[in-house]
Parts: sequence; C-alpha cells; structure tokens
Amino acid sequence: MKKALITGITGQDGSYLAKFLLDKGYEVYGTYRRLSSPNFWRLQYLDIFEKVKLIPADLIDFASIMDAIRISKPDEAYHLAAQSFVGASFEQPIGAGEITGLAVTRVLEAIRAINPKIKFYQASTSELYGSRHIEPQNEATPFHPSSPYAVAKLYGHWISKIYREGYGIFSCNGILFNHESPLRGLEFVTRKISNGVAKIVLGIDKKLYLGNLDAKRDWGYAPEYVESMWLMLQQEKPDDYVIATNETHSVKEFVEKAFDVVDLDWQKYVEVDKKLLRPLDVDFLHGDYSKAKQKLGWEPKVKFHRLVEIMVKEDLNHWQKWQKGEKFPWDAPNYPNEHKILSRELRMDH
Ligand code: NDP
Ligand code: GDR
Repeated sequence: MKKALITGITGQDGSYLAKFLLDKGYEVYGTYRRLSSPNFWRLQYLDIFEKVKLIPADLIDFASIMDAIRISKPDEAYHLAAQSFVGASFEQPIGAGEITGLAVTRVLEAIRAINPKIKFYQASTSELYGSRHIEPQNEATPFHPSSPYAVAKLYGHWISKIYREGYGIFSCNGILFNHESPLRGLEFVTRKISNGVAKIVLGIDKKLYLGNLDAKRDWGYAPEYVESMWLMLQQEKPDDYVIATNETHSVKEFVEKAFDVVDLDWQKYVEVDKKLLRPLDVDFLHGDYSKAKQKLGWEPKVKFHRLVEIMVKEDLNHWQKWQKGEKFPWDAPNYPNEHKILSRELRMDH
C-alpha cells in the first residue's frame, strides 16, 4: 500500500486530496497545527476524520517536520500547508515569508536528509504571474509577483526546482489557478459571496461588503484540481504544470451569478468597503492548461456557472439546517483522541 503525507490536511485542498488518495487505496498521513480550537471540520464533512493519520507539525518548527517524514515514511509528500490568504500577507509579510516561503526548504531538507526518493509536490500558484496582461498564462509566462504571499510562493517554486535539478529529487510545482468549493475558507471571495448570499436570502444578514469587484480570476473546482497533484507525481519525470479552466470572470460576475441563483438583485445588497482593497491586487488571471491536458490527460469539468451554483446551494443548505436547529460539523467536538495522534517517541530514560 502506498503512503502519502499531506502537509495542511485540514485545509480545503488537503482534505479533498486526502479523500482522493484514500479512495485510491493510499495510507494517508497529514500534518496539522495544534490550535486551542481544533480545526478538523473539513475532514469530518468528507467523513474521513477517522481514516487519516494525524501528526502535529508546524511549518516554523523544523524538528516537527522531520518527525512527520520519519513517522509517516511516505512515498509521496504533498506540501500544501501555507498561510494562503493573499490579503493577510500584507498584514503579516514576515510570517508569509517564513511560513509560505522558507518552510518549503524545511520540508525539502527533511526529505533530502531522510529519504530523497520521496516524491514531492509543491503548491505553487497563479499569483506568481501578478498583474501583467499576458493572456493566457502558461508555464512559459514570466512571473511578476504582486504580494508578500506571491513572492514567498515564488521562493517556494524556485527552491523546489533547485532541489529537483541539484539533488535529483522528484519535485513538481503545480501552478494552480484559483479553485473553490463549499470547503473554501470563508475569507476568500467566492465563499464569502456564496455564504453571504445564503444568509441574505434567508434573512440572517442584510448586506455583503466586498473590495475590488473588477478583479478577474480563472476559477475552477477544487475536488478536480487535487487529482492533478497526484497525476503530476505519477509521471516518469518531475515537471511543472499550469492547472486552470481557461475561462476568466470578474468578482462582479461571480456576485451577479450568485444572487441570480436565489433570484435576488445583487445591487440592492452589495456594498464596496475600501478597507477590503489591497495595497496591490492582481487584476487579471486566465490560465492555459494545454500542457496538463496533453501530458497528464487532465481537464476541468466544472466551469464557472456550475461552480457558483454548487457553492451557493451548499451554503443555503447549511444555513437552512442551522435555522432548524441542526449543528454544523464544525460545531461538533472533534479533537482526536490522544491515542490517534502520532507524535515522536519521547525518551525520558536519561
Ligand atoms: P487553506 O488555507 O485552506 O489551507 C492551508 C493549510 O495550511 C491549513 O491546513 C492550515 O492549517 C495550514 N497551515 C497554515 N499555516 C501553518 C503553519 N504555520 N504550520 C502548519 N500548517 C499551517 O489553503 P488551500 O487548501 O486553499 O490551498 C492549499 C495550498 O495551495 C496552499 O499552499 C495555497 O497557498 C496553495 N494554492 C491554493 C490555491 C487555491 O485557489 N485554493 C491556488 C494555488 C495555490 P490550519 O487549518 O491550522 O489553519
Ligand atoms: P486570491 O483569492 O487573492 O486570488 O488568492 P481571494 O478570493 O482572496 O481574492 C480574489 C479577488 O477578489 C477580490 N476581492 C475580495 N477578496 C476577498 N478575499 N474578500 C473580499 O471581500 C473581496 N472583494 C474583492 C480580491 O481583491 C482579489 O482580487 C487565492 C488563494 O487561494 C491563494 O492562496 C492562491 O494562491 C490564489 O487564489 C491562486
């Protein structure tokens, strides 16, 4: 049975990837941060909380990353953990560099030291392209990062290539364009909109405050994107791939479509709050995934309109249940039993 380690298993992609690999018959290990309030709701939502093996590790702490590799002994390591919110990287730019950038080297160093045969996936991003109107963007398009997050990811992207070329590690960068789902964090614009629309139509909320409505993104569906991560690691040679839908839409279009799903006129409910504008924003992304189609046989199926519909309907479903007094999975006590947590063996016999 193949073994996989996922850093950031509690996040959107980590949880979908864990489900995908479990369904393929993998033994799945995941790192999570010890927080005062546990954050396993996505694993519960997908009904895999009991099936994955959890290892506490923080990207700041090299020893914990070494332990995660030693304990799991993976064939494949998917490095998804990061401070992934671009807006917050302007507020904590040094943290972004440490966690989203430098930590990639921590994971690669642990692999190099423990078992350089482990295949490595780096969660690279379309944010690397920044605001340059080259359309559409593919693997040959120059990078021009426009946020502390993006510049940290650029470091991660290049260090992963350096370990590939310098040490022969099977290391792949997936340059994934935005991908969304009902498991997206609430601070990202798509889920903020779908959740806001659901609350407004049910009378729980009155307004939705947003920032830049003109930004354009190439939005895909997260469960499909995690398959591409796995496909990259099954190829004969490591390489970098763009994963996208080859469609671009503005935030305003997302808003319009989301309110359409519940037959409301968005203009009555949406207000722009200048506090939500970023010092620099990427105004336009449009990805060309031809290489992934040709080499991985990967193609997106869920496109923009269906994606908006899926997200709004799922949030509506949650809030309707909540109004009837049902609990959300993330309200449930979900801290794993102590015996379930895989930690290093602590030797006290000195
Ligand atoms: P999420 O924000 O949903 O998940 C991020 C994960 O990283 C969480 O499990 C989080 O843990 C963990 N994490 C954050 N900080 C630390 C830390 N210091 N130590 C250990 N773990 C930490 O992101 P996504 O699932 O959406 O994205 C996965 C990866 O892909 C990220 O690297 C992101 O930057 C990248 N990416 C995402 C895209 C997207 O559109 N979704 C597109 C391109 C790239 P906790 O639950 O405790 O917060
Ligand atoms: P992004 O996603 O920055 O592209 O990064 P996000 O959903 O945060 O923003 C997309 C665009 O929407 C505009 N916007 C708002 N954004 C948020 N979050 N909240 C708002 O209220 C709002 N109003 C308008 C933003 O300015 C931006 O232009 C995501 C993350 O998942 C990264 O980790 C990943 O690398 C990239 O996608 C690809």
